[in-house]
Amino acid sequence: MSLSMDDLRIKSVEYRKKLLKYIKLAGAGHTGGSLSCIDILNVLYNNILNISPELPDKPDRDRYIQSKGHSVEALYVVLADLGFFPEHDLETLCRYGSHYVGHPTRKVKGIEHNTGALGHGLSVSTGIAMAAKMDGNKYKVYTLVGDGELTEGSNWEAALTASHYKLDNLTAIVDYNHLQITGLTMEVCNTDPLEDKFLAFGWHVENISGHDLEEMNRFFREVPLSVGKPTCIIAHTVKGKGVSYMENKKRWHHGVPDDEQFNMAMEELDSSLKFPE
Ligand SMILES: Cc1ncc(C[n+]2csc(CCOP(=O)(O)OP(=O)(O)O)c2C)c(N)n1
Ligand SMILES: [Mg+2]
Repeated sequence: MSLSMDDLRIKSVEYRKKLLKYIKLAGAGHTGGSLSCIDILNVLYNNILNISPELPDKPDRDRYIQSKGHSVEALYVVLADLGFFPEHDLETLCRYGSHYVGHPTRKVKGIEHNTGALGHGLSVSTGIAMAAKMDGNKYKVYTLVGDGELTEGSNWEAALTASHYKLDNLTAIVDYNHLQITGLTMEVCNTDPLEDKFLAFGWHVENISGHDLEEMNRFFREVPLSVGKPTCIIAHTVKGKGVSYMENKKRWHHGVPDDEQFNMAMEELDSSLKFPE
């Protein structure tokens, strides 16, 4: 079942409110990066991935590996919404003994791979995509990487390998928000020009908005965009998207809103539904 664009738009606002709620409850979280990628996860999980909470290990399921594992709060709220686990489990986020820790682990139903040490997801996804080809399986592999994360050299070994083995069942989505942990990606360690790099490595590259639900819905459905090539979707995003005082601020890479900030965020998110952009 596919959600309409209106339904997706409502989900995006709900997800933003929920991830802020659980970050506040936990007293910790990677706020800006989760707000940056939540629209991407919304479209992927609700309209693209062939997955099922009832059969989480079905062999033909699509695989999603969240390489930028620090944005796990976005992943948790989407998985809960799809029914992989009850949402109230997230009340234990970051509590001692909880499986819902600050980075994805396979102890949580629906999570395919442990991530958080940046720079591994694309390599793992390349391996899974290669295995699918070797076994004659038709499922697709999607991975989400950060623009700052792409400073890790292992990504480029994976990019080379994926192209060499013609892994057109692999899609890398770059959360291209221009910030990493300590500042602008171009100042900390420049990964631009991303398009030229992926093209040089033999990938099909598209630039789209990582907040335009309709555009993502269209492009994600169409992959592979070139037969015999892995696809890189450079999703242009805003770190902290949806909460104006968090947008484009490195200070909100991590961060827990105080009561006043939290209420402001809720009001702003609610009014974005009344007055769409
Ligand atoms: C190997 C490794 N080095 C450093 C870190 C610490 N770290 C966590 S998030 C982050 C910045 C990531 O930036 P980006 O990939 O652009 O993510 P986003 O902007 O989407 O949050 C860093 C350096 C890490 N998790 N793993
Ligand atoms: Mg970034």
